[in-house]
Amino acid sequence: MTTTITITGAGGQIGYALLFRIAAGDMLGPDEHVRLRLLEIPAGLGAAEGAALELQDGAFPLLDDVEVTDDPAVGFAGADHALLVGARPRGPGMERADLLAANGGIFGPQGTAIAANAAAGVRVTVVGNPANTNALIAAAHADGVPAERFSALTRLDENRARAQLAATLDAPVADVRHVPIWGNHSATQFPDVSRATVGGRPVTQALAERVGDVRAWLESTFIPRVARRGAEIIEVRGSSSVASAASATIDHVRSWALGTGTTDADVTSAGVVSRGEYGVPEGLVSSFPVHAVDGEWRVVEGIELDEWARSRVDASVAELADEREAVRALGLL
Ligand code: NAX
Repeated sequence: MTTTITITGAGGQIGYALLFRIAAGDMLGPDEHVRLRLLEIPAGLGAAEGAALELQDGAFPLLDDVEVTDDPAVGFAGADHALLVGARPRGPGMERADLLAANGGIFGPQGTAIAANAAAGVRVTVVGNPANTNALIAAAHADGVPAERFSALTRLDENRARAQLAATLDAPVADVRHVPIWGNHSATQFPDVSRATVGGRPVTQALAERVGDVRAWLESTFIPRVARRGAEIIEVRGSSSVASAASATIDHVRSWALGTGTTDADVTSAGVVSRGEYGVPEGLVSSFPVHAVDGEWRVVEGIELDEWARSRVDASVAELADEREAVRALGLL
């Protein structure tokens, strides 16, 4: 069988880092053939066409076909997975409302085009920022596609959080489990270590031995480091996160398509449409602790949030609610 994957913004930086890993089978596994549809705007077509030539030269055994287009109807035709990477970045002097309006103009029509052209079981992963609200807008315009088929990438934040804990605790990153991100993919996000484990032991216990006052360390060091990591990468590298974002996108789709386990150690993060879990207003696309089972994200229920965690989650969710109000005011929902 061949899975059809549409990548928007395929001529951009993240697109370039994503395409070759998908073609190599990193996303859907070594037995799944893939057909790639690279959707760009006219200005990005040359870069996408160049990437398509290089994909051909990669002679990937799993890659059946590559098509480059600037027509959303062609780009989303038969898509089983749509990775919405292309977005309008914030330019100089742009207010938040301008950014939301510019992206609403992209993600609304793309939602409509997905509904009209994609495969019945399409799954949509939004990477382009502001990812949560772009997913909300796309889902709202995709008549007939269940809203739970849209999710926003917060896996990069989770990967960053796990890596920071591993470095602090001098432990292999694979041993650090259950570090979900709550809320928005933004500076208000809440990376939650309260149930995290390292080699099966509570992370909070291991941290207490290393850093002393765990809450103070979380507030002054860990959370700002994770939430500002994108800015740190820009300062050091001179350009935004690319390969790590592509890698997290691969992780996200692989979990969604192939499933996670359902134990505490398998908890991961994704921005999904709230059904009111944990008091998050219904319909907002918020990051939650999730498992993936049978191709569906499942919010992990029953987690007790202490007062501090609750206030952190509430602050990020309030930001999401504000973004929703702003896009409503712009007539984008
Ligand atoms: P680039 O500017 O390199 O590439 C974006 C590409 O999208 C360009 O080639 C552009 O022509 C194309 N594009 C623009 N509008 C389009 C449309 N309507 N249809 C199809 N293609 C369109 O940006 P890149 O570094 O690849 O980043 C892409 C997006 O990912 C940005 O919005 C960025 O903010 C976001 N990120 C999200 C992350 C996350 O964790 N959710 C982390 C990394 C990244 O910051």
